[in-house]
Amino acid sequence: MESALTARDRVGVQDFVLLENYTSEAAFIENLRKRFKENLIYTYISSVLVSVNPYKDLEIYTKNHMERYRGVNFYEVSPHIYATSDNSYRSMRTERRDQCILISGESGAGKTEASKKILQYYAVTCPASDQVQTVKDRLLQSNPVLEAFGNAKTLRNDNSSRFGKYMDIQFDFKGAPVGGHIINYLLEKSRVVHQNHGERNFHIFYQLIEGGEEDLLRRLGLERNPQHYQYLVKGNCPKVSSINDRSDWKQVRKALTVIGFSEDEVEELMNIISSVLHLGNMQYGGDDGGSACITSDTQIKYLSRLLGVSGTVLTEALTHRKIIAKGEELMSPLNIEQASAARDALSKAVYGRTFTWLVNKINGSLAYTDESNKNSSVIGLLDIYGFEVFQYNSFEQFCINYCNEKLQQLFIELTLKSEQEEYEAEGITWEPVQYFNNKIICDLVEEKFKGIISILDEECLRPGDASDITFLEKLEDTVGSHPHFVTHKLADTKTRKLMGREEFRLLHYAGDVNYNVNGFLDKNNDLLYRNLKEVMCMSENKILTQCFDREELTDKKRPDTAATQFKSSLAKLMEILMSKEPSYVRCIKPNDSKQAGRFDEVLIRHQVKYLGLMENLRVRRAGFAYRRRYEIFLQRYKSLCPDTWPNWQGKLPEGVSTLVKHLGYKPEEYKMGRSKIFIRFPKTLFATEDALETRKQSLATKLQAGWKGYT
Ligand code: AOV
Ligand code: MG
Repeated sequence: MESALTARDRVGVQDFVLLENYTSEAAFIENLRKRFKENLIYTYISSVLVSVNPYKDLEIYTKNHMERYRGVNFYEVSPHIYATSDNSYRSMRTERRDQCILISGESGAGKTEASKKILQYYAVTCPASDQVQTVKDRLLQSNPVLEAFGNAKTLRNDNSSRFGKYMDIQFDFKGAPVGGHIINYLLEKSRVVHQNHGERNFHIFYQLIEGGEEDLLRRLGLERNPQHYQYLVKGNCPKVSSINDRSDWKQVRKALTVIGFSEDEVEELMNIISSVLHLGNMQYGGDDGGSACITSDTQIKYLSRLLGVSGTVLTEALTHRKIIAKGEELMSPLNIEQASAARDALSKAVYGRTFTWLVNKINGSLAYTDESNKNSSVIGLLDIYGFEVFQYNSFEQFCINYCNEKLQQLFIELTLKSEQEEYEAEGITWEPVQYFNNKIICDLVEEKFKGIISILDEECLRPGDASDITFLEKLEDTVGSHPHFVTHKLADTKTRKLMGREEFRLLHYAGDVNYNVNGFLDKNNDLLYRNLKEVMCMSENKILTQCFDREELTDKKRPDTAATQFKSSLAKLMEILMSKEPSYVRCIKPNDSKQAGRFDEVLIRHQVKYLGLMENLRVRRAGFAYRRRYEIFLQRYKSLCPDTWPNWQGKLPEGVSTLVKHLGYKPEEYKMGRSKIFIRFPKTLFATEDALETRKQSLATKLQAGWKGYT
């Protein structure tokens, strides 16, 4: 049998706090590498789970594995996402406190997969009745649906989440999942009309085209060829080897039924999806005066039928803009460029609002209605879009990366705070650890009046010559001296070479990103011409009538800009998360080529750095490497001392004290808190673990020989 020591040599330690040389980044990376090589993708930093994407299917998510983690103490089994799930579940049950699991890491690091594993764990291991089974099925099936409409292939990830998702799972007093609620954050709508090279539109378009039944496609007027659609050819990437659109279509179709969509609703939904494709194929020509006209009525005919709108009215709305001058309504013709932009704005609005409708519909089907049962508690799962950097970064990346800054901020506040609180509560003195606090970057983006979002809004609202470039200039004037902000004009010679004139660079916690200001104002304004809104309000499509409310037409107040809405929704999210007890999953991406088995050290070291994992570890070790509640410690090691075996009758701290004295712990090696023992060095714990192993083996031999006492 392999001794505990050689096993540690081979597979590393399962908790970084047990690393002898805990301040060494090299030792940290080496431990990750050893474990990754052995397919051990999970390691703890105390209660934080660090996960490295294996990019291959591992046999560690079976029902047997789930059973192994159910109700078992965190530290008695190897690290696993199921242990984190189970731990949150048990804390919720025993402490009656709402929990949340925060999953972070850059694009492609494995956040969405982790969140699905957690959900599956609850669906399989939590108690169930028939009614509960329905909720479990719906919770699980909400994933393929939302991924079909909200995920897409990017250069970073074949199944990249293009929206943020926070999901509450509600449990009743028996611990059964009885409901759920999803909040979605800013969908990357621009993808509907444009994709960068090597990227795709949202999965649903390809699924429908590849998988849709013959008569369905005929009815929708679609060809079975994605290359036929302007909205699908921009990235020149119709097929992805890791994706099977045809079988995914079947799964999504089934999932929609399980969630409770009627046949009519699915039909209306597909009418909308195909309408977007038809819109994209609409060709504009110009008349003599330069005004746009629609050259062929093929698309208009389909659109009119599929959306239930008048073809003539739609045609007019797509080529004109209604202006009100001196109380009179005038139709002003658009030129080709303006008309194309209006069409794209319509496509984005239709798709974006349909996505929100979809989330609401799923929420309706997951709603927990049993009013008599007030004793429910929740576990929240946060799976957002990860930090991302491309060659060309726009408004969307700005929002996504800002969201990641906020989450990192929360992690810093809560890990530092809770650690400090624990030492205080236990009456233990400790030395604070220095952190890079990214609050300075959050402020740069979101501060009132002088943050980037405020300046952007100001330019969006300013009549006259406001443009993306004036926005850039205003940024230079206002935040030009900020240590995390640079533009071409302000940069040193070296940086200037790496920047375009229309870019500003933010020095994010996770790396430097150049944002091109082109399109910032339009995307932030997110305006749809009034007459296009009017047409949509007249639509007979039952989903669109819910998406486009007539009241919107009479509402005089200008809606908040996209960035401001996003900022407010993130602020609310932070409040929700702060009110719950958090657990963390920190996902790491092992390489940029989506390959199994490749451990790219430079890339990994960078992530370890910016995720603040070394500081996280240092804080955990600032005082003590290991801490355990008295009863748990005693339960595990009581067999190592005749006075505590088989049971300790007295007070718990005295039992633990007797036990560790018997084991030869020196006074400087440990401290007794109010409810926990704190052990300073890993080696002390290793020695105790090794003694336990030896003890178990000799006990087993003796028991076999019929022995009953303690020697
Ligand atoms: P993300 O959610 O963190 O990126 P995903 O969870 O979508 O990343 O993971 C990307 C891909 O990595 C998946 O499609 C799988 O192929 C693979 N993968 C991730 N985790 C595992 C695992 N535990 N086991 C096997 N394969 C895995 V983004 O949504 O882009 O920020 O916006
Ligand atoms: Mg994701």
